[in-house]
Amino acid sequence: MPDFTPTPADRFTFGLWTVGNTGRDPFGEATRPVLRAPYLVEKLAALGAYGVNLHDNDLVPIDATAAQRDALVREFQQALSDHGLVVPMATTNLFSDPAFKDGAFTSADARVRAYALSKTMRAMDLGAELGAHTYVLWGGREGTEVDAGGKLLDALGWFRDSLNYLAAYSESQGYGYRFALEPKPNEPRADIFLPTVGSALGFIATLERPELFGVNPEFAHETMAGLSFPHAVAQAIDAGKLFHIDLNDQKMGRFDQDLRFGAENPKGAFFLVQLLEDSGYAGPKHFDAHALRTEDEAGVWAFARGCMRTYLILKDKVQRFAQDAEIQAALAAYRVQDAELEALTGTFTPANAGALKAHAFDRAALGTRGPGLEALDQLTMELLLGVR
Ligand code: GLT
Ligand code: MN
Ligand code: MN
Repeated sequence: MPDFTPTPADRFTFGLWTVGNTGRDPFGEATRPVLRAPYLVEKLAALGAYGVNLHDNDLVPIDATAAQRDALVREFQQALSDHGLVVPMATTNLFSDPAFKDGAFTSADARVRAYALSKTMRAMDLGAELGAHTYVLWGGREGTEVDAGGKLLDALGWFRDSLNYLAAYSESQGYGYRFALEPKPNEPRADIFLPTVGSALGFIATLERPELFGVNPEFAHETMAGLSFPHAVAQAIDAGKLFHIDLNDQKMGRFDQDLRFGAENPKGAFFLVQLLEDSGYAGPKHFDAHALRTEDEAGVWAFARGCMRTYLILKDKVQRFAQDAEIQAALAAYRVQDAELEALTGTFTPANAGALKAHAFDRAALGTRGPGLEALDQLTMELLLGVR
């Protein structure tokens, strides 16, 4: 039995805001004390994590002086080097400050849009100083409760202009960032712009430098939209746009829960891990989740260890799935091959099209065949439940 203890080679990362979450929610105060960033670095390293990600204000308070900023950054860098952790991803807090209450890049107030750009460039400077190469943009406040303001088309234009500006800034500074847009359908706004992975992918194609932009899909966010997370991730991989990933879990139809990875839907988590491992995703596996509000600090570390262990256990199941003769036979039977027809459908030529149109298909046989998915799915379940 492998012991499922993570090492930095597994490339697991956590946000400072995740293990640093104090349990505050819209109805109640914090249930845990604030833990300082250098301490979080030390604890994550001891658990076997690879890196830590941050918003500008997770490390540097929004009203810090330049001297305070520099001292906090130096202390954090010292902790990173003492404990061997890296910062692969950075992002901007464009949602906590009341200035952003009606949007940041999509605010109807040109001064707020300008402030959002300025704050993001300074946060990009910070990320670059810490060695980050991925820049996440989660537009939590980019949306509306009411559409009486009539800004829907303008907002998309403002969003596009801002992203183009930030890409140009990154290039001008030689930062070499790859930007990852993180979709979410709602919360904290009633309707957030670019609500799903598919809508973000469509928007990226309209940018000046689309090759610099990809997505940062989150398990909970697609689930909140009632969509399948593995399907969304597959589309991002297919488009060459899976620049980063936020792993957690979520009950459908609830508020944003950010549950421990695999806690709610282990079967969906299995198919996701299979997709990431089989497609050769090499980026960080970032847990954007937090311990239940009920927990004390011990619960926070049990949560963090649990996220990583569950990923490694599911990765082991992925290998067992690939080595299971009965499962592989069922999979092979599921995919019907037909060399003659595949020769005609592979490439369009007038001759192939003509032959295909003339081919007589046995429709009744096609409709009668049972593909064996019930048996295959049950085999998968038994593997997951530990009896094979
Ligand atoms: C916030 C949000 C997350 C985003 C983070 C990045 S912050 O916690 O709920 O999904 O990934 O800005
Ligand atoms: Mn979330
Ligand atoms: Mn997230």
